[in-house]
Amino acid sequence: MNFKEKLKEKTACAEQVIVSFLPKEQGFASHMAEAMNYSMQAGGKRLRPVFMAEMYSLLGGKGELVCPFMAAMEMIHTHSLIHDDLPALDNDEYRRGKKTTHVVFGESAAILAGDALLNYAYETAFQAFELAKDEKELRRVAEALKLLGEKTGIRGMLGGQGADVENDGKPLEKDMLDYIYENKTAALIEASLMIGAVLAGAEDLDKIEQMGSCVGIAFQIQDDILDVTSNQEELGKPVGSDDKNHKTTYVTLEGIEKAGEEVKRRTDLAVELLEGLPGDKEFLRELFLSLCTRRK
Ligand code: GRG
Repeated sequence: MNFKEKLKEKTACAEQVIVSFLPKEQGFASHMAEAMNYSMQAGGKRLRPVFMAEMYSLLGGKGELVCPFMAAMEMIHTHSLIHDDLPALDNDEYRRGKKTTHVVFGESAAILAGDALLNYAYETAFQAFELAKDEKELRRVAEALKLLGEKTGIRGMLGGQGADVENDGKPLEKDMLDYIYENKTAALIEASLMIGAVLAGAEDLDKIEQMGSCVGIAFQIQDDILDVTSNQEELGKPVGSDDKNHKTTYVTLEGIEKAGEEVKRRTDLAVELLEGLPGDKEFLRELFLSLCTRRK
């Protein structure tokens, strides 16, 4: 199987796991539950659950212990997208090629669906305790829960988003931009790799955290590059001649060429860190490399 076929198969596997944990009961809050399921099934890349499952099996993890965490991670990611698209934040009409949750269900249902997904993520992750076979696995689940809370909260994704919103419209220094990228974007990728590793029994997570940081920041810089190139290609303008909403990004700060070099540098570093792990790393290596050359 080539890389594309493997990616398709592993994404379909992650999709199946995610769908199996979605809330089924609708009760009297059926509109909110429908909004939760709509956004969860609107067709994302499922990158974070794929990273998690891959690291889990690479380090010898077997069985279903990782599954509730794969679903929980995608729920937290989707919560962040629903809320980020709201009129009070980015006010986006489309996401994953479909109308955003607040456009389809209304703003109040979208706020509630985002909150409910964040909460349901933890309910889901807690189910891993029931799958743990022994004391050792119970401890791993507890450790994974701690990571999930830290990396998605104020010392992770939400911290990055807070800093981003507080500095909106201001020209940013490189330090601040690094902080925002590290937390808003990279923290969930770090958490995905680290949780996969912890559940498989890894104890030293420093290198895996660094790997996630490199991949996450490279992913965000590539996103900045694509914002500029796709917007301006569409408008027929020369690439690099416009800044989206005058927002500071790696591209506006360093220029498009340097931004491209930084994506490559960080991806190469992630691959180098990956080579230090045991097992067959070909798929993860190719996934890292494909993210740095992605066109959408
Ligand atoms: C909690 C409101 C709130 C926000 C948290 C993560 C985040 C901060 C906001 C989401 C918007 C955004 C631009 C995040 C940066 C990371 C990023 C490029 C996310 C998109 O991830 P993909 O490409 O999305 O994996 P899919 O749709 O494929 O799942």
